[in-house]
Amino acid sequence: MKGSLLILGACFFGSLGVLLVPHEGLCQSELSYDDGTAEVGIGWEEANNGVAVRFSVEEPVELVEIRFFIAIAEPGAPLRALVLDANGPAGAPGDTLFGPVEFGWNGSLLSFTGYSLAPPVELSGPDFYVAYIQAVPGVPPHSPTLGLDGSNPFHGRTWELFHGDWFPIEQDEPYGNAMIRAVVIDQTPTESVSWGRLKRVQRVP
Ligand SMILES: [Ca+2]
Repeated sequence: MKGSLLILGACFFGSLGVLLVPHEGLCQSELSYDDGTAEVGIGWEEANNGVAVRFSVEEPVELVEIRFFIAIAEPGAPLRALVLDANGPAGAPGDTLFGPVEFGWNGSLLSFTGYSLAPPVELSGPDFYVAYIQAVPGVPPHSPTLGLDGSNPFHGRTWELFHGDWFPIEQDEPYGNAMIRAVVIDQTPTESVSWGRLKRVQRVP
């Protein structure tokens, strides 16, 4: 697979090289292809454009929360979210698995805002997308700006929705990695891991 996942927790998940937080005997993880800091933001003058990040899992998971990094917004500014299958042409975003759902931003600027999915969305993998769609026309802060990570290595997992069609972002400039994360629960029991194995996992690029 391209890119790397940030290491955030305390148990091992498949061969993705991500450490996870134990959650009631299962593994909960935050899947991410960004470094947590935005170098630029993205927004559109028109509504209904957006970006999505493709996530890969090697085991069935439950998607319990999605997170958007909001760079600029005013309180209550609308955020629209979708979860999409990767069954479009050439692996593009395809069928809708969840949403669209709209919620008002009420977090802190330059940080992640989460939306909990209840019940969780069951995903069999191997790939799925979490999409941020601009809900209203206009400029920030009336319309939010989503953060883009340009300082982390480019992972080629960001797609842009523009005028109804999805396009892969194939180079770092001027975009970087869209700062969208997915919190999932692995459906396989937590595995005991030795420190030696943890060290090897942490070196996965
Ligand atoms: Ca960054």
